[in-house]
Amino acid sequence: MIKLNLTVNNAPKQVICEKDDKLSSILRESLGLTSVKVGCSTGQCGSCSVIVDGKLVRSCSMKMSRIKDGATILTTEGIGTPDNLHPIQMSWIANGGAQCGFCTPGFIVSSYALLQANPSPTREDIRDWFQKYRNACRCTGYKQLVDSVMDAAAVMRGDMSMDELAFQIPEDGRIWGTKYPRPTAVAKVTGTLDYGADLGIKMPKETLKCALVQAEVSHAKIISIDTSEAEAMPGVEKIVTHKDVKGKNRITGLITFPTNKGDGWDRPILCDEKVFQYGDAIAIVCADSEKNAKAAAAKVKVELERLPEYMSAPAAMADDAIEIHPGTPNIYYTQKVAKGEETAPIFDKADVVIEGDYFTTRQPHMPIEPDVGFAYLDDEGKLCIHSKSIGLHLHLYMIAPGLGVEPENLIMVQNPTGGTFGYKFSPTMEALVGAACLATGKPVFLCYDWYQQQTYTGKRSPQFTTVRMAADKEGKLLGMETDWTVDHGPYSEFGDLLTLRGAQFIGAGYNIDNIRGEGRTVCTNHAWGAAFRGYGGPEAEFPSETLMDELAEKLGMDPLELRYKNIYREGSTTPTGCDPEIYSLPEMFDILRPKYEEAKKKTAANSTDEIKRGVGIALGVYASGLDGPDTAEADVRLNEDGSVTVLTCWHDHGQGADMGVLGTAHESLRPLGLTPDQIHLTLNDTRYCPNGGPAGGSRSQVVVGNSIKVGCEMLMSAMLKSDGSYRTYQEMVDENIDLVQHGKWTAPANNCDENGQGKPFACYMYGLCMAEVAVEIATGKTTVEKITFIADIGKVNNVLVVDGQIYGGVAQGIGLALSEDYEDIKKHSTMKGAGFPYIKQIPDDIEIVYVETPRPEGPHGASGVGEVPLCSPHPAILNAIYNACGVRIRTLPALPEKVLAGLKG
Ligand code: MCN
Ligand code: FES
Ligand code: FES
Repeated sequence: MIKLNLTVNNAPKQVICEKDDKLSSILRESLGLTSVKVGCSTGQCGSCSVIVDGKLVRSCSMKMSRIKDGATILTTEGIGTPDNLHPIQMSWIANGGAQCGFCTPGFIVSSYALLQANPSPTREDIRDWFQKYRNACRCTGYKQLVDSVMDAAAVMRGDMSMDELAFQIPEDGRIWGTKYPRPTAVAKVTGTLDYGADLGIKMPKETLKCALVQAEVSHAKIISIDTSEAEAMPGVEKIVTHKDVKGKNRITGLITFPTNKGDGWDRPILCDEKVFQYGDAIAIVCADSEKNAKAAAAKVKVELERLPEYMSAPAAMADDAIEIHPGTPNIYYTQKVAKGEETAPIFDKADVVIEGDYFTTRQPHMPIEPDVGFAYLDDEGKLCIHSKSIGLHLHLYMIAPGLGVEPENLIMVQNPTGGTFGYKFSPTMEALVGAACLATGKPVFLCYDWYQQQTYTGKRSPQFTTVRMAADKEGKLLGMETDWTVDHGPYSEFGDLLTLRGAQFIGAGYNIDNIRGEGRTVCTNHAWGAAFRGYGGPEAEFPSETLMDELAEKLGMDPLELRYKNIYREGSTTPTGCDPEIYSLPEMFDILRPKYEEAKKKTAANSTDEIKRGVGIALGVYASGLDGPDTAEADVRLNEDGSVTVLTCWHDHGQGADMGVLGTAHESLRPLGLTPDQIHLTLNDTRYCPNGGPAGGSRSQVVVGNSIKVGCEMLMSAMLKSDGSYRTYQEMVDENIDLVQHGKWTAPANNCDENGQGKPFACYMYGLCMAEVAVEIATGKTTVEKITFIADIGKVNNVLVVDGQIYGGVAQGIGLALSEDYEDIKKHSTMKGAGFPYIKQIPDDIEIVYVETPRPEGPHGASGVGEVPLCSPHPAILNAIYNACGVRIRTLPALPEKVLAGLKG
């Protein structure tokens, strides 16, 4: 033990600890400074940044032995507080710098250190600093963070006042379509928002800490599990195995389609007969400390009989492959697409036919916050599970039968969440903490480390796609043939629906009268397929958007003009044979055309023998909603003080559910003349909130937003008096009128038939992307120098939010194009190893242009935004690489060695 006297945030503190303790743990657990977030815990993300004796350090990588007695430490808590914000914090709020907010305290401390060293940094100085100190953000694409530092510096120098920086509500009181800061922003920038791991520290003393015993092979039969030695380890309360799980011990995949050959009950909570993938949970050790739990977990002995590991779809499809889930074929779902006439005769007669094979990777989500959650029994004996779930009601029904709990005895709550990007569309550890809590009768807490986050949560399902297109001499598309194979890992959940996306979105954006194709879902032993932002869109549109460029070249046409000829216009239909909702693509292309011509000239002029520059474009189309009659519900309540509370589940990955609800409700309630702070939000707790549905498919603004609008309108009509004024709370009570109105909205849409035809969605999002790249000829390294993004997402609710969604989505598109992967379980298990894009990989020059075509079915004209920015950047970048140096990459990511091989070949 050592004793240190420190000055922490200007206050004297005495610390007694082990030499080997990490500074991050001492700050968080001993001193309660939970603004210090732990993401990677290996020095790669900067979320734990603090200043020690004037130097910026990553506290997860600093042992207490390196802290001198008398040292001075500064964390975000010491920089500013909610009622005394520092200019950096105010600037982060005003510029929309905090999305999920998990990286925010680390960035704020880092910016503070930068501005101490350099009060007038340039944008490039700021980018160099964040790169050097490895401040990583997965949400924002970094641009608004650089804006934040620039503005903060101006305030700190006295060039701008705090008032000029802070958002001012316009005179008409309207916040819809403005840069009103999201309600959680103050808590995020001051580090006072408690995420799952922070709440874990604050749990009751008797809370047991959990550690998982996980598989280190990808496919095996379990012969035996011996917990005897582990049980005798210090501090161990119980080791939970499948034998302790009272229900079916399965998480149901809620099979969507009857033609699915599986039954959906394929994912064990705790493995019983088999291991299906690396990382599968075999047992949970519950102990008095995390350290003791982990030590005991290492002593659990699992005897296995290895089975062949099918790590890709072709391997699992081979004739001699055994069934991974005995009784269900490895190819368990097929989806056809058949629109218009048979394509074979059309292809026979067409002037031009072109074909390409493409592969999209097992992209890892890489939130900075690792998965975390806890469970306890409340005073009524109900099992309460708090996690990062972005589909509380959905997950409740997916895990209740496996746990053996009646749904009415299960409460699910979403903790403030440090990003999910879709992996939390699947339950992850909810059933594990649920099982541990039921088996011990005590509160339990489980926090993954980043390695577990990477190795034991779902990933984007890799997709092999072949596309053929037929066109006439003038470039009019006559037909398309498609074939796609989805490697969905071992668990079937949402795999059939994902496969349907191939039918819906390959070739989306273009009027193609005749389409034939087939896709299939394949069970493998690699990471299970979870929804990832774009869910099938990036997989579907990478092939068709690359092939459009290849077709343009074959026809001798410009890629933009070929697209322009074929995009949706009045009378066009989507690949599912329905109208595309709006017809603004020509307007979007007209906006891009002069910028594109300029970019072509610029890149050609700036190319050298050493560095070739090029420009590429791609179109992205995605839907806002789940298939068919997607529904959401929201309660709107009038309070005694005349304020209103909205209750619903609009789950927050970090995208800005709080702002979505507030903006939508405020606009809907305009006749009441409420200020934004008179609208309260009660969100994401199944005990109180109606079912808004999961925050997937960029659906919440449209579907949950509409239910909020309906609820607000119902409340206003209940309050309305015959003279046109509104009843007060007291008048409502006196007249016995319901104070709570239940809003519900269902999308006017229907499910696709077996040929992939129908009108599955009410609203769509459109995103036209142009990438300008530089390729280093000696190394094959690609740098994206500029992105231009023309978006039609309908009317904008909040400008800061949608800008942030687009910058962040584009950044993930750049990662998908150039670096991100989770194929090699060892190499890709760290942020750096998996190709996480740091600031210098993302251009500062990202231009967004909005075409705000009001959506007939969207609340106040809004469509969604979340996923469309990740549908087109990757093909635009690969098209730009080809334009720059003539290397055509059809297998993501375009790593330098692949481009170099192309250059040499
Ligand atoms: N919005 C708006 N105006 C519009 C459309 C949307 O201001 N015309 C706002 C909404 O109010 C909301 C946000 O933009 O705050 C996204 O809205 P929407 O597209 O409806 O998507 P959801 O709210 O359903 O969010 C989910 C979506 C998906 S599916 C993934 S995956 C995703 C994403 O959003 N994961 C994210 N964005 C993310 N952003 C962050 N920071 N972290 C994630 O994990
Ligand atoms: Fe410390 Fe990532 S650098 S948690
Ligand atoms: Fe940076 Fe979410 S806001 S990681």
